Amino acid sequence: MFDKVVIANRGEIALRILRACHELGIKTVAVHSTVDRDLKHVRLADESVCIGPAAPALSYLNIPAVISAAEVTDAVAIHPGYGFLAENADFAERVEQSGFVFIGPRSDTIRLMGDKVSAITAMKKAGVPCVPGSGKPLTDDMAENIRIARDLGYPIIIKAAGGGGGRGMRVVHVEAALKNAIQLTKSEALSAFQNDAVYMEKFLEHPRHIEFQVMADNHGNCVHLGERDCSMQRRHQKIIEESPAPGFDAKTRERMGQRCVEACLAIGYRGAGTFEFLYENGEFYFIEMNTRVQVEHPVTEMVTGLDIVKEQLAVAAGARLSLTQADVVLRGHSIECRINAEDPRTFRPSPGRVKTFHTPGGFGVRVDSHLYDGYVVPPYYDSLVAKLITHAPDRATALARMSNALSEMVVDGIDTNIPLHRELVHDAAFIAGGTDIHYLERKLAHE
Ligand code: MV4
Repeated sequence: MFDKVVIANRGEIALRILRACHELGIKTVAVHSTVDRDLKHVRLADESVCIGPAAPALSYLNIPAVISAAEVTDAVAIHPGYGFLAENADFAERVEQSGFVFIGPRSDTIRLMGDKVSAITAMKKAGVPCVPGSGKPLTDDMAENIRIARDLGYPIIIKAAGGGGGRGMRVVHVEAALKNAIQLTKSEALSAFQNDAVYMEKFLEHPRHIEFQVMADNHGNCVHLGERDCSMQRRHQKIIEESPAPGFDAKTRERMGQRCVEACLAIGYRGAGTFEFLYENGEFYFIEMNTRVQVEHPVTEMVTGLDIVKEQLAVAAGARLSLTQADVVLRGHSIECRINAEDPRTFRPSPGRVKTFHTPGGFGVRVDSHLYDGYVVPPYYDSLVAKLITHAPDRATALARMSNALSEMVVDGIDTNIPLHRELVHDAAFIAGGTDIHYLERKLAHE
């Protein structure tokens, strides 16, 4: 196992990684910006290095600064968490070239999946069902583009190959709007991703967002850990996730999970990964793959009993997976509410000093948070301040536990979206399960 690991992240996920490292007897190095000296994991880490000012570009995204921190502390590996450098193939490559282990897939795998067109091509080839689409970057030949769109049938969606996560896309409802939409998406993609390649897909109007968690080692072993339903979102920010997906049968899960495992083996995937699908009218359509640990990994941990971050560390160090597919048993139901420091009505970020933080507890309640009394939430980063996770034998009980936990939870001094969560756990459609990706925005618009 590694002797010492650099945690190249902040907030709750840095603390989550630190706990996994310490449990495995691994020493930790926290790298942080000047405004993050008082982060909980910085206090708990064996060593810490200030890598730059508040602005992410100068600290958490500063590749030479992060690698230098590993050098000066004699660390052997770097865990990137999620966001920041986690899916930056150049970073992964430079980490390995500098003689450190990048805790994640190989850099060429990150690059393959980072380009959404090559990701779709690879997944199609591996037998994963994809959304009907152009299957290649669109050319300047508008006659051909019109033909592709007509064959798919409107509405269609234009997506940037360098995008993902909802960035760089545009829905087109009529042929008259096609040319402009392609041009606009291309020019936006060029400035946002330095890559003007765009592709076309049939636009699915009422899908659910279902994703499969996989974990692979470097010895040809791979398992899937079931699915998560992440449909409850606003502006591409997930706010509630759960596992298993309401209404899914074991047969569908096994069939889709197996497809993902086969795809991983086909591309030589290593580490934790997530296959994102749109699910509509009983069919799955692959849209993209995330090559990192995700915010919502805890719901999968709760139903599988597997510590995903410890498993990431172990397989990165060369170990074999600790379990086979037959050992993966899904037990009960888990739900996660993302608690953000934001105005519950306007959704504007609400940084500032936390006066009191009371965490809920009890059987089947987990809180992943870096907050403490007196902590100041800085305005420079993501507004996620806590993840409240419940686990129970069935969904109704997991929801009841969530309702109670939300009642107990107190974050004083800053605004949070706890009131929204308290409302959602009593929302009839959410309780029934299976709401689509537009449900929350529709609900908010009608209030
Ligand atoms: C789509 C789609 C409908 N049809 N692709 C948005 C995020 C990115 N991962 C892909 N996204 C979508 N792609 C086709 N062909 C609808 C979305 C979408 C969405 C997907 C998942 C979760 C939330 C979403 C919210 C709006 C749109």
